[in-house]
Amino acid sequence: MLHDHHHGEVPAARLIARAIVGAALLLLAACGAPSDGPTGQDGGSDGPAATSTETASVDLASADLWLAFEDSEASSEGTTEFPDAVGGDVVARVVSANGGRVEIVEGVGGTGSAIAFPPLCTGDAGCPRAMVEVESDPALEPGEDPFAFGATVWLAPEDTTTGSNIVQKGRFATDGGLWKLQVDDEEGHPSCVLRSGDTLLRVRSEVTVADSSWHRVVCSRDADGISIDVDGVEDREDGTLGSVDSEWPIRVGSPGVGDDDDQFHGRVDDVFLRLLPPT
Ligand SMILES: [Ca+2]
Repeated sequence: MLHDHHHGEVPAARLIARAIVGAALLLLAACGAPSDGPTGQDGGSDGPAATSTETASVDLASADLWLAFEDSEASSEGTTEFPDAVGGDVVARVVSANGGRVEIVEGVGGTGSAIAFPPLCTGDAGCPRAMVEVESDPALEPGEDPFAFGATVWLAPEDTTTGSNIVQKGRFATDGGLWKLQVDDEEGHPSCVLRSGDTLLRVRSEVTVADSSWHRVVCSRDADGISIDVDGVEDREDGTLGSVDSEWPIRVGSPGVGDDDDQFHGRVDDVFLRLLPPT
């Protein structure tokens, strides 16, 4: 140190040199990291929305069904079709009534695309109706095993109803049981419902999704009951359910396109189903 004090320019020059090298390393790190990551050019953006998009993509690549709504095409019948993003054979088709449409909108975090269902309509009959339907497939039946399903959802506070179905398989009293995710109160709290035979379990989240922002909602069934997870906040209901295995299609956005069906009036992305190993 004494030596440095005798040559005053030397430590100053060293400090500047270190500062330049340090800054250059920081710049290299900042530029290099995103292009090395799986998200490519999107990796440099920040904020919770970008993080959840990345998380969803990583998680859902191993799901049994994943509707990402990034690609669509017109079928020979003129309806819109969406492929399974994990490469399965199933195709999701738009079914509509009364001029209802499924519109392509901006996806989570402003990247990619999602779908929007018809706006709120309070008439008793003739309201625009639309849903996206995946035909029943034995490969997508949980039976007695644990499974999870869900979606990323966006809902405006003024578009809630006492019955808005986001994704489901089976209906109220149909054979083979039922699983569904819905928003069934005007405050926008989502709930998961599972039924096997006559036994029904329901769990509602304490978190609302009706605030015009995206929320990731996951319903799970395990050996001890069912749970709903909204952005990482979990609520549970204990109980024992038997087999859930029906020939009904998976329907997104509404359980049907009739006047009394519970049409959802928000946006949906990343619908998924994941079968889990027996416990
Ligand atoms: Ca998407």
